[in-house]
Amino acid sequence: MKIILFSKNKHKAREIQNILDLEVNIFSDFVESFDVIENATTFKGNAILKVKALQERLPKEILKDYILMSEDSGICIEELDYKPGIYSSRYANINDFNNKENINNAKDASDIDNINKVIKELNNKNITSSNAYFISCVAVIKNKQILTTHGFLSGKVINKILGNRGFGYDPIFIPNGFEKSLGELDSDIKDSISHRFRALNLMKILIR
Ligand code: ITT
Repeated sequence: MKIILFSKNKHKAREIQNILDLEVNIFSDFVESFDVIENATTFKGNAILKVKALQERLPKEILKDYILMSEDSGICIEELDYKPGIYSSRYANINDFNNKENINNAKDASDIDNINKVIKELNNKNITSSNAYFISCVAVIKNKQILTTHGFLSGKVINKILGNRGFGYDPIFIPNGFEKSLGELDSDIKDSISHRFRALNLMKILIR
C-alpha cells in the first residue's frame, strides 16, 4: 500500500511518515506544490478540502496506484473558549474572532508568534495554565471513496516555553500523565501518544 500525502508542513509530514509503517510519498514529488484555502468550519471539512484538491491535481494514471491522504489539526484551549481550534495555524494574525472577514483574511503565523499569543491570553486572564487538547483529522481517498478518522491528545497549555522539539504549540503543551512538554519529550514518545498517531491508527484499520 502506497500513500501520497498532501502537506506543506515538513514537521507534520515527518511525523506521519514516522508513525505509518507504509510507503508515504510527499505530493510535491508528483505535482507542482500548491496551496489550498482552508475555509471549512471543521477539521474534517478542511482535511477533505485538502485531499480532494490533491485528487484533482494528480494525473489520473497515478491515482489508481496510490491512496491519497491529508490531515488537519489544531489545539483547543478550554480557558480561551476552546480557541484557536481550526484557526490554530493563523491564531496570532486574528485580531477579532467576531469578525469573519478578519478571520478569513488572516495568514498563517509563525509558531513562536502563535505560542506568544496563547501566553499573552493566559496572562491577560491571570492564569498560568489551562486544560487543552490537540485534534487531528486524517482524510483519505481510496478507490474513489473518502474516509476520515479523528484522534485527540489531552493535556494542558502553560504560560512558559519549555524545550524546542516538535513544532507548533508543542513547547507549551504538557500531555496528561507527563511532567514535560512535547517540546522536551523525545519525538518517539510524542509519536506514540499524539492525536496524529491515534487518528492514523484508526485510519490504518479502515484502509487495510
Ligand atoms: P498542511 O499543509 O498539512 O495543511 P498546516 O501546518 O497548515 O499544514 P494545519 O492547517 O492542519 O496544518 O494547521 C495545524 C496547526 O495546528 C499547526 O500549524 C500547528 O500550529 C498546530 N498543530 C497541529 N498539530 C500539532 C502538533 O502535533 N504539535 C503542535 N502544534 C500542532
